[in-house]
Amino acid sequence: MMPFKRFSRRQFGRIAGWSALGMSALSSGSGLAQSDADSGPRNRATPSGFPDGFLWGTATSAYQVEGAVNEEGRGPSIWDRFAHTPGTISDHSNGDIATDHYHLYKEDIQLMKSLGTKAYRFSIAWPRVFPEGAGSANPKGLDFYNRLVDELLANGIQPFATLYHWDLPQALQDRFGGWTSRDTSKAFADYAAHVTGRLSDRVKHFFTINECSRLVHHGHEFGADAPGLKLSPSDVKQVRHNVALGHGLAVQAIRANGRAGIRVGPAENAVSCIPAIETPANIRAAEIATRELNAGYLTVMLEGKYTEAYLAQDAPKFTAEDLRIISSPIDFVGLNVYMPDHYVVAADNERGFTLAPFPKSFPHMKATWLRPGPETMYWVPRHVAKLWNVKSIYITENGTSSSDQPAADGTIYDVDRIMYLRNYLTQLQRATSEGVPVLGYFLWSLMDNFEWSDGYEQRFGLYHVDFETRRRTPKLSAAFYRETIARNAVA
Ligand code: GBH
Repeated sequence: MMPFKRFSRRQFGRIAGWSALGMSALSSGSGLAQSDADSGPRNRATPSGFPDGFLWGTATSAYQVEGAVNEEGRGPSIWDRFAHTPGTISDHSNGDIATDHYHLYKEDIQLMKSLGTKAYRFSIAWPRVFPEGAGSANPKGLDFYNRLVDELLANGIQPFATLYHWDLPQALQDRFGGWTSRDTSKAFADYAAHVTGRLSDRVKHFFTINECSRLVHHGHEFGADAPGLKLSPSDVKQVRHNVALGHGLAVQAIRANGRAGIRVGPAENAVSCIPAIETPANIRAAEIATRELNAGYLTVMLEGKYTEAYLAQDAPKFTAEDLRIISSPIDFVGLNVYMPDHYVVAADNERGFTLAPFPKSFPHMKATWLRPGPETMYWVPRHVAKLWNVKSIYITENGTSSSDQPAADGTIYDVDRIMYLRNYLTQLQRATSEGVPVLGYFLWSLMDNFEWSDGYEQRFGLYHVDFETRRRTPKLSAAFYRETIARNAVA
């Protein structure tokens, strides 16, 4: 870390602009990015180009970056409680301060600007807005998001707000058992109504819930995320139903309370099913698998029914009205894309597919769960568009952690992250060039942050954060992303 010490916070801007760290030759200082981006029609003839107007952004979430957990009336969330419970977080850390984005958001917006991003996906902390989860609102909580949104817009960056990225008010966990009760689904809708009523004059895109799948399984089945429960299979399915219901009720509340033209959808980490070999039979099998393995999330949201196979075991309790609410029309699907969950081979069995087991030799990135499979970025949006006739898709997250060691000259040459991003973006370009309707891409993450049960041990940022000083420093991948955005093509 030593070499970073010579940069003071005042020098942020210069560092962000790559006038330091010797990065100028790699980005805007040299001719290539600017001449490509600034003169004439962009990349029409370039095979690696993205559609005109493709929206480039970065993503974060409240508990992972904000800190300031006790400020201006914020109530505790299940993540405060969980992270402060011994034995839950690998490095015994928590999000009390995190990156201190709550105070440094203006500087962070300058980082976004220097990348050339035109959109930012952040999440709103429910316990800032309703410290008790429901009842009386805390206006100071929402004021932070008013300031953030105004500053984003003043810098030409479109705000995309996620309403729930796992930080449930602890009061709702205590009172109703959190997502084990549909009272929480209803409280979520009330909160969504409140927020959209106040932000939708400026925020035009809202995501309901980030990754139902992870909050259900990690939070309620494996006990690895807040609230740390290990429920029975049928209770887990009930939680999943309540979460889906919360999504649907929130869609309705957002429409009822937001300004005209507001757009809403989920941000889901779909179970990704990749044809092991791209034959018509395997592609069909991967589509069937996608529909089955996402039965409790995207399938029910987009079809208004559970599949037969899903209901055959441990079925949740629900009404026909629930299904109608869950499948309330949405404007887009947000997809968090990280890795292949399954390689699929067509099979002459009841399901019509076999999920290939992963060989021990399959590679992984720094996080052992993160298997690189760039074609995931092609197949997931393609399956979603085809299966459910979805016309608008955003990639709401994609990225990787890296060991991120500074070299002798002080630069973090995170070429593994660049390798990962280049390959995934190449597959995204394959999708858009074939007409898969992906409108934008949010890279996870703008900066290193609190990586849930991995604490600060997994760094996903384009900007390195020194968690002692909160200083942000661009990694080489930041220059890669900036170059890609400037060209509107994979750099
Ligand atoms: C996203 O989830 C989250 O939305 C985001 O908050 C997070 O920071 C980011 O990814 C990076 O992780 O059971 O230990 O083998 C990504 C999808 C799916 C990744 C579940 C971790 C299991 C890890 N996640 N997966 S483990």
